[in-house]
Amino acid sequence: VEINCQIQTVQLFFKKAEGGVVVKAGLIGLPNSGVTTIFSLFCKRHYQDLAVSVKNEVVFGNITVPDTRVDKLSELTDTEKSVYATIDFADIPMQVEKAVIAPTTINLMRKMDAIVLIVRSFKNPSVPHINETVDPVRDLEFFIQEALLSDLIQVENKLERIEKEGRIKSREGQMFLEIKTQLDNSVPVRDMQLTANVKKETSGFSFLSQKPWLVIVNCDPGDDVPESLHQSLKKYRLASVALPGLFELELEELPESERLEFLQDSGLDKSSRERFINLVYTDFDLISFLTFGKDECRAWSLKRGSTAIEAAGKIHSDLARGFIRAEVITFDDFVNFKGSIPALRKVGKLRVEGKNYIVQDGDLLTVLFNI
Ligand SMILES: Nc1nc2c(ncn2[C@@H]2O[C@H](COP(=O)(O)OP(=O)(O)OP(=O)(O)O)[C@@H](O)[C@H]2O)c(=O)[nH]1
Ligand SMILES: [Mg+2]
Repeated sequence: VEINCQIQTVQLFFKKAEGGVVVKAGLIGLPNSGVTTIFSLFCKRHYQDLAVSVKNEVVFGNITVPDTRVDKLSELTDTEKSVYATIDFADIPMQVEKAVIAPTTINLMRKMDAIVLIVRSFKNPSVPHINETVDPVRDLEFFIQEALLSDLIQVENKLERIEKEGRIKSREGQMFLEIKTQLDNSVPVRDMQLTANVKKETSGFSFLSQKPWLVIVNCDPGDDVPESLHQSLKKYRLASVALPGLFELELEELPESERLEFLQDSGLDKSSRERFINLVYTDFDLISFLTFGKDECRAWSLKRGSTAIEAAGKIHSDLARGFIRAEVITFDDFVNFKGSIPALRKVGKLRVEGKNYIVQDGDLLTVLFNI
């Protein structure tokens, strides 16, 4: 599978993120925890090129999601080009000032749809740790507490304004007081029992603790998530994956067969990239829908529960703007009928759906539109 990666401009990256259906994940971690190593591993970029440029700027890339369904589609429709779904990533430069995360870093994290936190458990004494010792539990706690604190400050500022306006007894005032109480008790916003309406109201704040977080434990080959870290992750209900970042980056230099052998020797059946993609899909609740045509067959990642019009907008904003209806075929039906549209239509396996149809994993979508 081809991994392609391109540097996009900051503006484009964030503009696309506003659609809400495209996931932009920010990779973050303490200095020297291997963020850029893992970014270059996932996005197939040269570490050396990045290590120079990344120091103080965000670098964007994407990870290609392997999907055999796309190959099958191309085969059935005699299409030359297969395009795989991608997930966009940013390597966020980490700035720590007086043992707190600098506001510039916090603001970049806020712009992301999801956070992928990298904590270091690899030893390598020649790579210094800003806190001198390797302690993944301490580092995880640091990020969690910093996220909660930055959300708390936002809520307190909001409450202050509400109080000044004499509206603390209002529904809004009470809502933010409740959120503050829970943040004080270290409850992330995402775990609070909030009504859908309140969630909508709070989404404008881009609370860090409201975003989905995933943890990558950057370990030495053969190591797993340490038991103590396991406990902390459980406490915060965070999913994690352990992977030896540098080791796997070095394996990338080898031919495929040798690489697999090395992986198996260190007890891994799949590459870290694949294991990570699986985790992202389940934890961020993503699905893939498919499109087919003369030029290309393609998979697109989408937030589960998205509608046909949102899926259309992911392909192109014009498709959402002029949306008329979508024709939907399940992947299995398409394969069973060898891609024959007339045959599928005849037996009612080609459904016509409106803009509010909830797109399912593996749906083949044809959007009819008019602008
Ligand atoms: N042994 C070992 N060394 C690693 C691993 N990951 C990264 N390193 C080394 O740690 C150093 C820093 O790695 P980076 O990936 O640049 O770390 P970073 O988190 O991006 O650091 P900053 O961008 O400086 O904040 C490099 O010398 C890497 O080779 C790992 O899994 N094992
Ligand atoms: Mg870096």
